Amino acid sequence: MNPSPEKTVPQIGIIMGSQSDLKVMDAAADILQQLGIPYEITIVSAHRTPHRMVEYAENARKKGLKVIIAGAGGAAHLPGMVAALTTLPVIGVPVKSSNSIDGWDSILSILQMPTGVPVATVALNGAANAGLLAAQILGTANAVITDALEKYRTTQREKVMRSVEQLHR
Ligand code: RP5
Repeated sequence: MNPSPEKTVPQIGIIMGSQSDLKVMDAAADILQQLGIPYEITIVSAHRTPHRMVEYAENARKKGLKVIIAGAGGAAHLPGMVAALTTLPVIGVPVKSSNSIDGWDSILSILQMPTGVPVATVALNGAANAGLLAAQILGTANAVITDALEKYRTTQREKVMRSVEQLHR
């Protein structure tokens, strides 16, 4: 399926603080692939590559991105800092990293943004929902994406109904 008009220009940027976040953030890419939405994915660390983070955020709109999904763990400043540098919608994914205090460090770092610089925060390791939310944002102006989302919901509903039928058999 092609969510034209923008067939190949990435519409969504998926970034993460470290290679170690990829096992979680892959789920966002999977969803966008399923929905046929072009995306790009890379590593941008707020602490280890701060200049790269500024460059990424400042160029994001110019290169055609519409939404940024940013995942990070620990002192997870990436989503908030990127949100401070662009007016594109930023969806934050708190990642439970190996040094995490049960993930609360990541959750609170991303969730508790000051007024004026929002980050739409999903659940801990909730990268799939970040992909879906990004698609829904694009879907407000793209009927092909909305159709793909409707189909996704139908598939989910049918799966649940099959379990219900099996249970009652
Ligand atoms: C954060 O620190 C990253 O987002 C990652 O979740 C966490 C640990 O990074 P590594 O030490 O595994 O590179 O910046």
